[in-house]
Amino acid sequence: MTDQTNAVVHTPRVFSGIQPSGHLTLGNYLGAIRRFVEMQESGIETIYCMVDLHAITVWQDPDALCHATRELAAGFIASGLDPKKSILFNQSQVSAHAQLGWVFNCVARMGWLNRMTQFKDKAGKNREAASVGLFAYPNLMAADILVYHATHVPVGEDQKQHLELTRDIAEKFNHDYKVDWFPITEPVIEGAATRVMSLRDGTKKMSKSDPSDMSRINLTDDADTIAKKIRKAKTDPEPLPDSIDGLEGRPEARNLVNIYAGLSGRKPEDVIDEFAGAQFGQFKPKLADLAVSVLSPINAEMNRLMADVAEIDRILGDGADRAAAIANPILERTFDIIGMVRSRQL
Ligand code: AQP
Repeated sequence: MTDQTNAVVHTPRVFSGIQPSGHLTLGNYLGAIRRFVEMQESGIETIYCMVDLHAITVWQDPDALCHATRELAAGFIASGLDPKKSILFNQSQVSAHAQLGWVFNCVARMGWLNRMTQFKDKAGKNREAASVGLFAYPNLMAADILVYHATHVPVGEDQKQHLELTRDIAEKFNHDYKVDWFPITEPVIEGAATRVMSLRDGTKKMSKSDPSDMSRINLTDDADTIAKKIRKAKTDPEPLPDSIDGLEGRPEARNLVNIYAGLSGRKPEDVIDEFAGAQFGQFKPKLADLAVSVLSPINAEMNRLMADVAEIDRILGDGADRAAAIANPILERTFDIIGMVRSRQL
């Protein structure tokens, strides 16, 4: 759609994705999925993707990848995403993502990607052995977003740098080809616990692929496991402070307070007001009860959905058809702008 000045008018559209690279964590839930559900209810068109092409940037066992993709879909639906209201699908079923990703490999600069902290974290010391895909991952993420002309992207705080790169890519493409084609997307990052940290190390983010299962709460964990992980979560010997400033230099304490705030929908300041002076021996059981009360119904619904994988596959196929109907015309127009000969429809 264009306005009277012939500039493209971008209607609000939300896109976000999660990798099927293991079990969903509390970090994914508080940092991403809960926000996905809020956006779905806001009346804006919402598109949510299981980004399996991103998952294979590090090795994935094929059977485990298949299972994790379906489990992720079950986790989305169990958390409140409605396949009738939102478009839910897995990335590899819509080829426009990979095609636009290649175009963006040619737009983004090496120097931009060299600055991405997630690559440094994930590749670790042995950068030479990391896959090219892991390095180029942010370009594919930019394509995921821009192939829908998405204007809003709900993500955890850890993804902010990738979204800035998405904006840089959109701006450079628009500038190089002298068009007003790709929108400049806004990250939607707000609220407590947008970055949930590891239960074993309050300076590291809670992650699906952390080798220690005790570092995270999975949405597949039962009530006893959740309680055990919180009981054993690393803390310090001090009681909780009476003001938020007292959490300075206490990453593990801050993390548990933030998680409590995120799960209860309150501000960390209010949690501190309630628990000022409490020992962790008092606070942790309350946190465990809260976590179980929020996560157990989701866990039960996931188990119910996973009993019928054919239905999950049907939902993903239907979502992919609807996603491709939006993405393919945008990709076709992009190819026209670049100067690709097109004598058949995608
Ligand atoms: N610890 C976290 N706190 C807040 N938000 C988080 N997210 C992930 N971990 C946290 C948010 O979840 C969305 C999907 O992330 P992803 O799974 O696609 O990739 P990731 O960020 O790399 O997550 P993981 O768990 O660390 O996966 P692995 O271990 O496979 O790399 C994003 O919106 C992210 O912000």
